[in-house]
Amino acid sequence: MWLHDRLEPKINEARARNERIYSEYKDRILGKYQVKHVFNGLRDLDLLISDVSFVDPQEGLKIRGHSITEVLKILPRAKGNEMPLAGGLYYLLLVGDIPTLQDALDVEEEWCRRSDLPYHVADMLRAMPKDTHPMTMFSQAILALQSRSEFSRHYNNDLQKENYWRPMLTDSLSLVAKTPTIAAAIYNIKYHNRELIPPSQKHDWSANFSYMIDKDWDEQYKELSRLFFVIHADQGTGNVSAHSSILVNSALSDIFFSCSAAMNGLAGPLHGRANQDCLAWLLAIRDTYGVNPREEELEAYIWDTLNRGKVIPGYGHPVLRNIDPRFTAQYEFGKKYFADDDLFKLAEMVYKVAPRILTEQGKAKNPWPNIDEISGTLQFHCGMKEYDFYTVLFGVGRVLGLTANLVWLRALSSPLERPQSITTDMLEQMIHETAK
Ligand code: NMX
Ligand code: MLT
Repeated sequence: MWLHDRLEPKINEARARNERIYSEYKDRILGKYQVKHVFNGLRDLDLLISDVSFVDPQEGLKIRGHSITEVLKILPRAKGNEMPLAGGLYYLLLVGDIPTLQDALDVEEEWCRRSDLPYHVADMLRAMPKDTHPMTMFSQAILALQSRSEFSRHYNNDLQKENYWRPMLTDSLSLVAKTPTIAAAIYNIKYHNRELIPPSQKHDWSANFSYMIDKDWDEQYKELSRLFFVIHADQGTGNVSAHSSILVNSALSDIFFSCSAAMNGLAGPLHGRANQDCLAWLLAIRDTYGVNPREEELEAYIWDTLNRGKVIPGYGHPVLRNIDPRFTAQYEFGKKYFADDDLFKLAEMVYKVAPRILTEQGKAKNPWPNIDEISGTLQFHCGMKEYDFYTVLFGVGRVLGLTANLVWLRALSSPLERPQSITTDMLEQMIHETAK
């Protein structure tokens, strides 16, 4: 397949580079870890490698070295569209080169051919209890595709280690192709109990989601979907969802097992679910004070949230120490198209007040807004009112980055991940020994 051919020489180069680094420097000491790292979720330790993307604490996400602002500029777009084709982003993530329009369209075409959902997945989604969270449905639907894994089939048939990445890439193309179809199926079944609309062969991957939720008429929502999926695609490999997928994949579990696991992590309120929580929190402010609260009222609400021991959703970050550029990209979209929307203006007011209060409280290392602060507000404005669905949309975008990283890690023979765990007695003993 053509994408396999584009990747192959890059993989051979990267393998040679890794072999050289390992053979020349395997005993070189890079840094040290301290007792605090054992207790702080391994924060700040440079332990993972991804050439697909990197999160700079000040400048934010860099995809193949390009900031999110650059990515939105350099990626090809279809005629008449302002936002880029996700197919181009996938090419950039995987191959590492800036795609031509034809490259982007070729990826889109590949996805189009694979976008149908097997009947058993839709049947399973229909059979789930009505109050099931859409992220549970999303994770289950991805898992239900596992029976079609090319990797698992070939692995059982003498597949050699150096070729593991090939069927993994094929699986990745299939999974990515089907994620908007899965998301639309969940949306149509859970909220509207209606027939599924099969994917169209005419729309790009992002716009196809709009089409399948019966919003083909809504050009603004199509543009928002293009922006949304691209900016949610990747964020290094240390975040909970990416790291979950890598851990699971390290046991040679296939793409479907790995990405389903990632979605279970993304479903947490400190990670992707913050977009749902943030919208709910904004609506609660609106219910309490109306659409135009006074600054003192907003301050009181934020303090009350903090004093109840809750986090302010959409603020803070484990790595970033500045405003998340993915927030800015969405903020600019809202400012351009619906600056007068009540909820958008409310989110904007919170953005003017919350960083000051978080700084005053003095706990959060980063008081600035992250990607989840505003994403739900844009969805809400465009008619997506079912806000417990927002994390599924995050997941649709994130599958692009997860699969690109997993293919690369498998191509580079990433080993079984298995850190040692020690007892507290052992830890204390190590502390005493290092003091000697
Ligand atoms: N509101 C209130 N307290 C906060 C916030 C916040 N937005 N952010 C951090 N803190 C607290 C945090 O709970 C911790 O308190 P304690 O010592 O009592 O445990 C303290 O500040 C230090 O935390 P940090 O080291 O600044 O942050 P950490 O790396 O542990 O966590 C987040 C990062 C993102 C989990 C945290 O900032 C947070 O809970 N934010 C709100 C939820 C959110 O928006 N998550 C989405 C992140 C992006 N994504 O999509 O995944
Ligand atoms: C993400 O997009 O994964 C979040 O910003 C969380 C993170 O980077 O840890």
